[in-house]
This record gives sequence, structure tokens and C-alpha cells, in this order.
Amino acid sequence: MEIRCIHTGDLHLGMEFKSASFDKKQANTRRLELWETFNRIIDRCKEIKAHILLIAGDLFEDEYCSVADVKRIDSKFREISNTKIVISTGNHDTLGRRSLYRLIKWSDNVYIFEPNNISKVEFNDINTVIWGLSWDKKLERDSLLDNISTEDTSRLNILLAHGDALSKDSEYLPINKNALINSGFNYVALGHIHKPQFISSSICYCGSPEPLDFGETGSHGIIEGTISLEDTKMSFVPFAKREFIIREIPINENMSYNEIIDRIKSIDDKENRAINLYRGIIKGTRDSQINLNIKDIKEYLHNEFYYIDIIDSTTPDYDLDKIYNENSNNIVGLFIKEMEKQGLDNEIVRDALYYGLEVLLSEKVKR
Ligand SMILES: [Mn+2]
Repeated sequence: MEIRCIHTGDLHLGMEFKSASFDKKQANTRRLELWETFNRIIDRCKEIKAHILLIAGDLFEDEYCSVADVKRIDSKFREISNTKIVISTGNHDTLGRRSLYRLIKWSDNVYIFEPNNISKVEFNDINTVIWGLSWDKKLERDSLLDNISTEDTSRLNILLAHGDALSKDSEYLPINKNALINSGFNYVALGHIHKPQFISSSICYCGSPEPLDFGETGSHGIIEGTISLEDTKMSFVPFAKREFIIREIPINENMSYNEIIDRIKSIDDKENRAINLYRGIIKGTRDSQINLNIKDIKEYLHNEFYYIDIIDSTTPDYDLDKIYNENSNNIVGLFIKEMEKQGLDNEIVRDALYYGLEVLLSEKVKR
């Protein structure tokens, strides 16, 4: 028997994007896009007639969700009654006594693991045993999965969990990678790390299907494929509506203001700029007489990008010798000498010098 399977998790439905640099409208649009992508995942299960949908925790944000939201999730699950939906909850959708999970009657095709101890659910019609556990707290320092191994190897064994297999002293259910590799599971579906990645050909983090901030660059999606006793063929499928993209924008002191603006526009083609979320970091030396007002630039590029965030990391092209000679007997000259003493090879000292000079010289002009 070969089963068709979709593995997802870390959807964070309900997230409000308050901390991101989005404005109110964009934050709300992004919140709704998470729901949209959840719906598309359910549609994908229909399309490929998935036998199982594995959800590896952080399906929703319990802080921002209501019973209505959980009802809404359940109603989508009811649309795929032929797919078995198995959930191990995570640290954002914990399964404590007062959890939202416990407030509704879930569709018959939904199975949710209880917290703290590993248990298993057996599906005889597809010769499959799924093992897992949920969270009921926000931190979990115990390595609850370390001694786990399969029992009956004539059946498909799948492990589903939310935890950290990448850092040893994690406070988010530390998982010993090597123990897992030798544990005999046909597939291990993990959640918690938002960057999709395979730890081995049959152990995988699905990642967040819709990336949540600039810490989650690169392609995001779901894990899809087939699992049989002979072979596991699960692979990453891009599924995100938008990507977070960070680009460095190199400039030099010979560039005019408009050339810099054009350079920012050129970080991607028009089609991509209309979809993705960009952060441009302007780097290099700029003509000290050019003023890069980030707010104005963002406003100006408003129609060129769906979203752009700009960081100015440039340094002005001050002629230090000339400025010193003109100011050797005042605070500007004194400041340059003092910073030179601290060593201009040090990037922090150099930046401090430039920032200081910018302020001091502009004060001088005012006077
Ligand atoms: Mn998460």
C-alpha cells in the first residue's frame, strides 16, 4: 500500500502581524492570506485525494483566535472527509484543559494527539500507525521523543511532532536528530522550525506555508508525496502566495539621487515586485550632499512595489583631511582627532564618526 500524504504545520492562523513593519491595512491583508493559504491546502488534499493530512503544530495562534475561528478550521476539515487529518499541537496552539481545541466537536476525520506522552493512532484501512504528542504549555525542556522506536514494521509508521531537532539545548522540545534517524519510522513529520528542510530523506520540517516575517525568506510551501513500506517519496512543493526577499543595494559616491532610486527599483522585475515583500539594504558610500530620506523614498516607490522596507546603511564620502583642516580649532576637528585615536579601521568607530559629523556639520550650516 502506498499512501498519499500532505505534511504541513506552522500556519499560525489568526496572526495579526503587529510587530512587522506593515501598516494596518497590509497587516490585515496578510492575516487573511494565511486563511486563504490554509483553504488552498485543503483544496490540494481534495485534488490529490490525500489519504492523510499531517499537521505538525502551530495550526493557529491561540492568543488571537476565537471559537469561531476554530469552527471555521473544522468546517474546512469536513470538506475532505476521505482524508484523515492528524494533529500534534505546538507551543502556539497548546492543548491545555481550556484549549480552543477542546471547545468544539471536531469532524470525525480529525484526530488530535493528547499532550505530554507519545501515543499512537492506528488506521487499519491504510495499514498505517501514526505516533505523536501535543503541547500543553509554552515551553518544553524535556526530550520527550528520545527513546521512541517503532513496533510493528509490517505497517507504515509515521511520527508527527512539534519540536527542535536543530539546537541541542532548546526549550522547545529538544529532539536528538541521530536517535530519530535510527528510530525506524517510514516518515517523521516535524513542525516548529519555519524554514522548510529535510533532515534525512524521511525526516522533514514542513516550514511555514506562508512566511511570517523577514526572518523567513526563501521559498515556502508544503511537503507532499507518497509513503510506502518500500520507499518514502515526500518533497517540498512551493505554496506561498508571497515571499519575503532581502536584497542588498550597492551604491557609490558617484551616483545621483535618481540613480539610487532606479537601483532600488531594479532589485526585481515588475511582476515579482507586485507580489513579494522586499527589504532593500542600501550599502556603500554615498555623495555626502545627497539626502536619503527613507520615508520619502518609500512613499515615492509606493506604486512600484507591493511592499518595500528600506534600510540605509550607507556612509557619506567625507574628505576627512579637508574637513579637519577647516575645523582644526573647533569641536568638529576635535571630534575627528578623538575618533581617529580610537581607530577608524573599526567599523563601529567609523560609523560613529560619520553619524557624528553629519550632525555637527548640519548644525554648523544652520548657524
Ligand atoms: Mn511555529
